[in-house]
Amino acid sequence: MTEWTLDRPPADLRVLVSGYQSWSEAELRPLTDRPSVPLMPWRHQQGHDPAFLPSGEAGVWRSHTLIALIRPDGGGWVGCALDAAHTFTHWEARAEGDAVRVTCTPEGPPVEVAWKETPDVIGTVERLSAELGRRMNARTPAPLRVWCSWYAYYRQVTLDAVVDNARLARRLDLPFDVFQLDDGFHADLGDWLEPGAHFGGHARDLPGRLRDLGFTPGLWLAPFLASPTSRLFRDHPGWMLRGQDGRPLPVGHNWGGPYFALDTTRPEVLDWLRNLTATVRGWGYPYLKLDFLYGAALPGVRHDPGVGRAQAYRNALTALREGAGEDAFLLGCGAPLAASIGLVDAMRTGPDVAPLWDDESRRLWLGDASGPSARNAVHTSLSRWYQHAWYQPDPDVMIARRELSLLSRTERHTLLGLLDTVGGLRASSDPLALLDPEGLDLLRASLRVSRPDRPRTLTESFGGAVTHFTRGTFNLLDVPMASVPPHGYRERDA
Ligand code: 9PG
Repeated sequence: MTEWTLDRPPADLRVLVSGYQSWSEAELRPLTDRPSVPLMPWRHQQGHDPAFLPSGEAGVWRSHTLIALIRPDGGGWVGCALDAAHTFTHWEARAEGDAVRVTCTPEGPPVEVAWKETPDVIGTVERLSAELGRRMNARTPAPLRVWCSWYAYYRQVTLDAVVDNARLARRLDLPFDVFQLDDGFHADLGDWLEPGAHFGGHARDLPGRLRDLGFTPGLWLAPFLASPTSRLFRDHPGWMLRGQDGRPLPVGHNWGGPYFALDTTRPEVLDWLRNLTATVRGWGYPYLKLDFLYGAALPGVRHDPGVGRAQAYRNALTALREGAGEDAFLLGCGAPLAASIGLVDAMRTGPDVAPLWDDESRRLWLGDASGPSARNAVHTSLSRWYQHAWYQPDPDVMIARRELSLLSRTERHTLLGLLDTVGGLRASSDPLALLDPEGLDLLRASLRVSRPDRPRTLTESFGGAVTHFTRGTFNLLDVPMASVPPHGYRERDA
């Protein structure tokens, strides 16, 4: 552990933190605020790093890989790990009387860390983040424009529905590069190669249809997961990551029950993973959304106890990359962020968008802001603006429809502002037949690729996130702020 003491009253400072994986919160908060920690223990595994949870204590902020403390003049301190391939780096800033104690603790082999006092926190965050990206050979290809089936059909997706949307996109001349099939095509979690009963076809039959329409085929997988009912689990119960009790460790609870994760320190598991991405690549999917990747990095009992969590994760992601091929486009999701640099082309940098602004009961009463909502997605992806140096950031999809959505017009435009500000992957997930002319205009605008914007200040925020950018201002609060409506985004006058 390394430690620094800042002789500054904590009440003068703000802190910029980034949670462990895609869905964990990133925030810009007064240091004396209290970070929330989910009430439900199973959310610790699915939304955070269970080995380094948010503190839940006023004045104690934890961050992964990078942290910044900001003075009222915009200067301050920035800490950043300069490697994340073998080690998770845990930062903590703790208010102690009239001072602040900052600690940095590596989990894994020792790692080089930068710690700088600076007159310009924004610039220093960007420089150090770019340095980490360079050292890990970040892949930052040109942004792609993707239609994704999830937020249109969820698990009820069918092969015909995807083809119908692709046909309509062609007819409307919508500039998508990729059509990506999400969760819902497979027999069970882990049994990716067998079709699900309601999908109305086989995932291997889709690429030809999409190619004929001029789109690149994309497929979702959660390659590290196995449900207790799957053939994968039945055939290989010994492949699962285990708890201290020796039993397969439950690693999440959506899809109606607990599921397990693969122990990626087993060579035969790495072979299976390599084979999986090679097989779907062979079906004609060069674009893969690889989801729930945190599963390979959880604390647990592994076959080879000599391999740490970060390394077990990295080896597993490397196997997926080898199977898919150097030229495949890999989007990570639900993934440890910095540990994925150099292996993925794009990365989800926030929780899921949903066709509603806020899930207040879950966020406020259960202390969990890692769940799906437009507000959570905007809040976190904006506060990770600097991660475009690590991969192409994916702040999740635009929702342009009015039907099957509770978003207001203002909120839909805020999602557009998010995509424009982050400047990464463009994704959309509306059943295209639902869009009226205004919806189509909004969708087209959301597919316009932009350069990432930069914050214009970190000393002010409308809602606990980075909200003030050079091109515009977000207001995540429920009341108007300056001239920005609640939940709104307003471009700045030129
Ligand atoms: C498919 C979806 C979509 C989506 C992903 C991911 O914490 N949770 O319970 C939780 C469930 C689903 C989820 C994220 C978190 O969504 O982000 O885009 O692919 O899986 O199931």
